[in-house]
Amino acid sequence: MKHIIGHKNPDTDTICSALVYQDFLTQKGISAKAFALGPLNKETKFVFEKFGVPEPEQITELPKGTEIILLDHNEEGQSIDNIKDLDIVEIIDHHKVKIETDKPISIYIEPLGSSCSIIAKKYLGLGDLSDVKLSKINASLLIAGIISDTLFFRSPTTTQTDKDLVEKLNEIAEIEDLEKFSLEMFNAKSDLGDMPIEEIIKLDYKIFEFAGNKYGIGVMETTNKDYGLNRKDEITEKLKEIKTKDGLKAVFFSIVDILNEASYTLTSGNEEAELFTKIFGAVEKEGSLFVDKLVSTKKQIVPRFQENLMQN
Ligand SMILES: [Mn+2]
Repeated sequence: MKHIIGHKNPDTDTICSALVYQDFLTQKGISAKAFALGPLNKETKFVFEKFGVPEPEQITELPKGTEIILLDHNEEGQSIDNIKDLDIVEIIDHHKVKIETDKPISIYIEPLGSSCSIIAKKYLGLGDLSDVKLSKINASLLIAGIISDTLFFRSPTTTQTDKDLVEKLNEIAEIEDLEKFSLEMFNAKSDLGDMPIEEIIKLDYKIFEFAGNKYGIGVMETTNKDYGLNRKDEITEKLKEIKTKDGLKAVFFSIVDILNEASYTLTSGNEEAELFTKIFGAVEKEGSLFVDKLVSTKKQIVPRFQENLMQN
């Protein structure tokens, strides 16, 4: 059996794309099962409850030699702990590529707004000739993944294809008011209650390597930025702690105001604050580094870090 796994600190796109791809492969007669590398975030939980879908099983390791399909990621540091012991047989993703394999495998990477868009194309692209049917629930899950990753088309990662796919998918899903559904999703994601600070930072958090150094980059996409800004001192302390504990060069945490399309970034120290300000032209606002229109880790934050840090 092929184990389909999304990235650590799972988001709606990684979970929904993995789960629906399980259905696709199963209909193709290929034995496959989707797993989550950790608990689902509140937005994903909202989506699963709304459509009555059971949550995928959570795992942290798999037996040596297990066949795995990586969904919505391709970097080892973002994947299952014992990835080195496992057999990667396929990758489906929409992030930058950084992987080495020891044999030829099937890799499908397309710069669309979400991995759910890629999975949707697999169903819809096959047309009437296909024996693969997209159910109402799975169409709904794919829409949720696309809305989540593209911030309902606000993110610069959004493509016309993503928009066209949502329209086509909704002919099957029949979600009455997509705008309203997206707001419900974002509000669910923003409702963090008294979640411990480290969990908030790690909700959407990835390690990247630039010029031989490791950087932690966390994002909190929210409709309630004040929730994060009110806890900025605690967050900053924790970023410093994570930096030391995990041997990182720097840690950045951006509070992304989804509806106003801007971000407020906190950092693990002065040097990294200066670096961030220099790279992104940030201005001081509410005790954070404010950048208008900076909302995407994948298309804006990571590429600009890479560009700047590789030169030195
Ligand atoms: Mn994604």
